[in-house]
Amino acid sequence: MSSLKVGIVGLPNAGKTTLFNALSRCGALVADYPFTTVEPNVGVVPVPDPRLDRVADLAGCDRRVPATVSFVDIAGLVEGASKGEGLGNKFLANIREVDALVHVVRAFEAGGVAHVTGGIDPVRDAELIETELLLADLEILGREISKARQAAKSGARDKTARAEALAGLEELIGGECLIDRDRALKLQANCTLETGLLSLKPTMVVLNVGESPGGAAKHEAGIREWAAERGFPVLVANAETEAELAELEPEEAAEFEAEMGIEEESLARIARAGFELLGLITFFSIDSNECRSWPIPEGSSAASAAGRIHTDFEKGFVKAEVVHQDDFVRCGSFHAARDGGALRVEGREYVVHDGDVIHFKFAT
Ligand SMILES: Nc1nc2c(ncn2[C@@H]2O[C@H](COP(=O)(O)OP(=O)(O)O)[C@@H](O)[C@H]2O)c(=O)[nH]1
Ligand SMILES: [Mg+2]
Repeated sequence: MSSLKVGIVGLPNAGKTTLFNALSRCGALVADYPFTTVEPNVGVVPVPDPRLDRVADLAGCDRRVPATVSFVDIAGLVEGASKGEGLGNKFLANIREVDALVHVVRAFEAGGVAHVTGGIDPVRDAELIETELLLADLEILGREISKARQAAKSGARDKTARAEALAGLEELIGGECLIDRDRALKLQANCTLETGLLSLKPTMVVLNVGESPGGAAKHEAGIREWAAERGFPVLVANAETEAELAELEPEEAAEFEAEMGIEEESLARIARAGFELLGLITFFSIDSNECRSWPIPEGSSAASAAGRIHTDFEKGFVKAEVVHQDDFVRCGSFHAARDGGALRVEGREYVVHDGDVIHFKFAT
């Protein structure tokens, strides 16, 4: 995973594109990194992480390359999308490949902006989207199951097991109750589906409260409860204001943010929540003049961390010189860390920690 891929879903006029703009432009300011619009609805933005600059300063690296998140603004998800309404199934192809979903739910009142379902009701809106995702998954499962049953006619045990796992998933996803996500994820892992089911993607809810956060408070409790039942974190945001602030110079934006009580931009909060949902941690690599941050799954070994940088690094791995960024900052330099005993030499199997600064030695 070179970049964490996050899809933004929600009903029309929930503020998806506004949030996308806020995230993209804000990302362009976070670091000296060329924010790229791959397609009009895809933005690749750096993960804000002040640790990267600290480490790079101490290591004397001029080049700093932050880890990135790519956001996809997914339009066309309306009631009936799974049956071909709106952009219909076209949007589904777009979301199937993302690692996580940001579900934008509208809580802002704005007379001029039509509400597709009538009035402000975050839980009802969220359920509409959830239903579309479930229906879309059921359609995929239906197709997979008939293929799998056909294949299972041979009597091969693995084929039969797959057909059973798929049927179990269908039962869970099509059921009346909340999905038992843990069980569904376990079944999904046994099904070797080409891409994960939408309703099982790691998801966070962004409640777009608009300019008067206080005014939207009455909607907050309900959606929090809804999200908690599913294990989704909730972030409260003001998409329009953030999109406007993202146009300003950083100092000016910071001033307004302080005034408006915006403690942290959505980009940083979403990136952090995404890392948590996906069980990712960050390590920093130092190589001559370049310092980079990399996301890797928690529990990764030093060798696989090296492989994130280059496959040759993993193959030719000799050792990793590791210092935690806290110790690095405390000691002030790699040399001082070595002299002070904070620098460790680790082998392939070392389990990388969040915030480790690593210099890999490898043989070509
Ligand atoms: N007042 C207010 N309007 C917003 C906010 N977020 C989005 N809008 C407006 O709502 C309309 C729809 O937003 P958009 O981002 O295009 O929604 P999308 O259909 O989900 O992509 C636009 O006119 C936005 O300016 C907000 O936080 N407050
Ligand atoms: Mg839009």
